[in-house]
Amino acid sequence: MSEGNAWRPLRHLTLDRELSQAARLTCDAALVEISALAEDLLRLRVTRKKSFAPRRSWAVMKKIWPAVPVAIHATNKQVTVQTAAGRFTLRLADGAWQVEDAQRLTLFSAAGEKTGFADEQGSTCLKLVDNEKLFGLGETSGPFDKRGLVREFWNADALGHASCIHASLRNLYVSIPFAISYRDGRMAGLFWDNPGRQVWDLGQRELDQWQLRAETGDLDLYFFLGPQLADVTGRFSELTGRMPLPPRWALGYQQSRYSYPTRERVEEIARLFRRKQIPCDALHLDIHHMDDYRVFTFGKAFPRPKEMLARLARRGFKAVAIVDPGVKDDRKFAVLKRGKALDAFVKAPKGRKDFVGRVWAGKSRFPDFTNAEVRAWWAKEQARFQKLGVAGFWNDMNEPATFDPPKTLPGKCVHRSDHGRVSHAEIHNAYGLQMARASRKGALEAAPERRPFIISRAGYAGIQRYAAVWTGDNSSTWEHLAESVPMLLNLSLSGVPFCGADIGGFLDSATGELLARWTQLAAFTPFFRNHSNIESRDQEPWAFGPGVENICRYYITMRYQLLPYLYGLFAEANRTGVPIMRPLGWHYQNDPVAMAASDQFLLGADLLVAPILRPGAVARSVYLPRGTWFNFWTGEAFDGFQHVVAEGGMDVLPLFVRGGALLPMVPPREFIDAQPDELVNLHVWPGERSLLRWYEDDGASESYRRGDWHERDITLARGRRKTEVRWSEARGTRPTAVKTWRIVLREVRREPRVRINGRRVPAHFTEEMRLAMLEVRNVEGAIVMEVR
Ligand code: MIG
Repeated sequence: MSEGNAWRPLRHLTLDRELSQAARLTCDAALVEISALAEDLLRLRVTRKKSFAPRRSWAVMKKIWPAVPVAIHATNKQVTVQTAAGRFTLRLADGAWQVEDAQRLTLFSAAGEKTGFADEQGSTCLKLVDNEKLFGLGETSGPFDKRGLVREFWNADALGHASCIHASLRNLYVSIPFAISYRDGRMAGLFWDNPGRQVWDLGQRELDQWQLRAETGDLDLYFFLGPQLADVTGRFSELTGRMPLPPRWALGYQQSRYSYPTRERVEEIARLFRRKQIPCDALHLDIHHMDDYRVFTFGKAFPRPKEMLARLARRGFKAVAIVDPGVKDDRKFAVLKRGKALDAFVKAPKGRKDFVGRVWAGKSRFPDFTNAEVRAWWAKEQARFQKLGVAGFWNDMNEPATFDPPKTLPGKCVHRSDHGRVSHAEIHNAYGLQMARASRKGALEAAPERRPFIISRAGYAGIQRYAAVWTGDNSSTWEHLAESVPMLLNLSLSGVPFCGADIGGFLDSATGELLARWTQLAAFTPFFRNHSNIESRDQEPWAFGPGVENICRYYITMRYQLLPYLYGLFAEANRTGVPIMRPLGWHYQNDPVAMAASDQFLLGADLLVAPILRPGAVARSVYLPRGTWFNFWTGEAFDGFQHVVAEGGMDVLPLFVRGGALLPMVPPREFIDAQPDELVNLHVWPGERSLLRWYEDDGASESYRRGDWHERDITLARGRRKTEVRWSEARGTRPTAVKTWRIVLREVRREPRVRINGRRVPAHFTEEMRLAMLEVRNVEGAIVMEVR
């Protein structure tokens, strides 16, 4: 497209103004601004308008950055904006530009006359180098490394999206136009903040060219200089906002179905979980809970909903209700009436009448979530509904999806957004984000001190601020099980730590083996929900007989035992944006084999999960990165930096623990908050050194934002003759709930001699199991344990 008549590239640029942190330039085609927000975060804006519109971003949260030293050099050939970490150079003659790091290594570069506009469409084209790989890109199907593919950013209802079904599928429900480039062991990121349609050819048509094009809007590129993955994802999540802590129960197992059609069935499911002693925290109510698909209602099949929800709550179940954006166009429907009174709906092209489109409720109108008043109204509607006892909200169909072409709102529909009138085409990808924002607001309005739990199908960069993301309508196929790993890893790298795929697969019917394998894998992913389609056979953990049920029970229970480890990872993600589920390359970036691994992953730094992804398989090859790794089940030790074969009969998920890991586990329970964690089993795996950041808070309220938490570092260090485990003094204002640490020393060969704060204490040694146990009374002050 860049060769067409209307192509107007940047060229013959002149420096207009030098600001302290930015340079502004002009040419015939456009205005240009180059700025530094942080040493390792540079920005290029290009607009074809007469001035930079004060249009604010839907993605960017951090708008004001503390000034860093920036040097601007201008000659008659080029302008350079430089920080301590790197620089951006733009050639005046032809608009060629490049981003380099402090060692002058080129991170991104565009040749001359490749950046500009063809009518409405902004584009640029970056040079790809040999061996460069591209990660991130939000929610995408296909392989982990996206090089060689075409990806489109246009939120869409992609029914059955496994790449084995749609090999050329380019877009899904969530659009995050953010990529991480991996060159020579170093990472750098690029984000084009533009919620209109974008198409990125990542080296498909031209092997060494990455072409980026947006249908509307400005070029607004952010460059993250890295060099570590943590630097890139950390900054990106600082820019776009981080995940607030969810209620702790949301880490538990959740059961869903399209749909549990009646109150009786929901209550039966709840009873079955308890009777079968399969832990479960939440039941999801899909669209059949509604009165003829009217949002925020319960229909006849759900009589006395308040009573039903209270009964569920007493048994430790939270109800999560689906909420679709479409409001049934029924003159008598109160939500519609109030929405109309506020003139709350997206307007049809031309801007006079409300747009009406067909969804589940039949003809429906679509709230204009880009408008603050509309979000406030929606929040109120949701809050009223929540007060019946609903614990969480499941925002579906918020791409938004409609049944008739173009399967979403027509591009010319009109939004009266916070930032002025815009066409739907300009903000399409932000619709779901803004719905989730309204939903979170509503949850806080109904219960200001309770942490909201929202999941969203659609989203844009920043969706983690409001909601967890599940990856929509996958299928009950082995291919889709396998594909969920790279998909969730890339989402995690794109700032969305709280994500998961429908366990068992949504479309079609699972087999018992598939469900068992999927439950094993997903027990180690952040969002842990089993869900299936209206036409699928039953998919609850017991739906395939006692063998599969036992496997599911075992792994679901194990998830609950890992709760403090997992919750600590959520707390870290909340503070720094570090993913919960991580590619091996997160911790072993210089190891290209680790970086390429996409059929295994890390949960935190210490657990390496190598799921079985093929039917009938009873073993698989596993790549272990540098260091020592232990088979979680057998205790066998392996040197890393090699592939090993792991046994994985039906009931075994190949799982490895990093040498030196401090792995806290708690007794099983029916639901997360069934009991306080007074006793914690701290498994100590032999190794050189490690750090466990122990974190507690009340798990439910917003008080953690005000310092109501308890944290301490537990470190392990091996000396020449002894291993020392130290608990730092507690930080934060909250007292700990832990009364006792039960220390489980793993893989010990002889009876150890243990001292706690210098005093000898006996350890109970079991030779056959190669473990030794002792109990340590918890105190808030430092504790030192020496093991010889
Ligand atoms: O058009 O609410 O992805 O999880 O069960 C289908 C019914 C609408 C799509 C969601 C799926 C949900 C289903 N929904």
